[in-house]
Amino acid sequence: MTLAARLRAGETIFTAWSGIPDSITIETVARTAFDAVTLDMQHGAHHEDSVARGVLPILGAEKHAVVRVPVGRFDMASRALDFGAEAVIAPMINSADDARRFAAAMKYPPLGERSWGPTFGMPRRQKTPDLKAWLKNSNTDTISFAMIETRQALDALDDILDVPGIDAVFVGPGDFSIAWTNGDQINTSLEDMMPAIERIGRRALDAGKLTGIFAVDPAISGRYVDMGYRFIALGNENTYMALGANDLLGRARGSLKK
Ligand code: 3PY
Ligand code: MG
Repeated sequence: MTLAARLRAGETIFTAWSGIPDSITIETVARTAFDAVTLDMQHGAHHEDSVARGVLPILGAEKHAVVRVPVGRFDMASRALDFGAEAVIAPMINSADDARRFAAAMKYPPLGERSWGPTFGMPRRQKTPDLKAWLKNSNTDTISFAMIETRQALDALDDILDVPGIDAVFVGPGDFSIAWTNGDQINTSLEDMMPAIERIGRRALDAGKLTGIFAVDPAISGRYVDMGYRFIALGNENTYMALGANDLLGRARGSLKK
């Protein structure tokens, strides 16, 4: 089942977040219990080559491959799909114009202007290459996540949601908290911005779109799900290693005779 179909069916999907541009590390992450792996080119160290190679171990582990592109890199959104990603997260989508340019890169005509060339994606994602099926299904099987993480984006939310080819919102609560406090704080648990985050989720659902968010504190995930969010990102390799290592050591040290 595609990521889009699972989210449209209302499933909650947890994605790992990868910033280390190494296929073996991605393979290790993909083999954990996460449903998906997102390769981060914005703040993570992923680049075109690591994405081209990194999608493969994710698909090999039968997980969904997602890419976050750098700000404004809509060319890379098309390339990520060509490499076999199912979804692309575009940061700082602050206007209907940003959304239109992102959607154009993500969708084949007549919905968008995506150019043909799934040289790697098609053989990776289809058992038997079927060009017709790829062309017919790609626009519905791929997800364009527009990141809502500024005041401008909040003000333009309805216009962004109106853009055909924008399938989903993805909230960045870190940047959103900076915008919310006018540059005063980076604090993803600010209570007074929660109603705005809830409004974004509800509006997206009302517009028939999908919803995603980064849960910096994993314990807030249930609250985000109650607000309507279904695609939830957690941590990165640094946190997975630190938590795992510290847990193992704590258990080992705790077992020593005093
Ligand atoms: C943010 O919190 O601003 C993000 O972009 C999450 O990745
Ligand atoms: Mg951000």
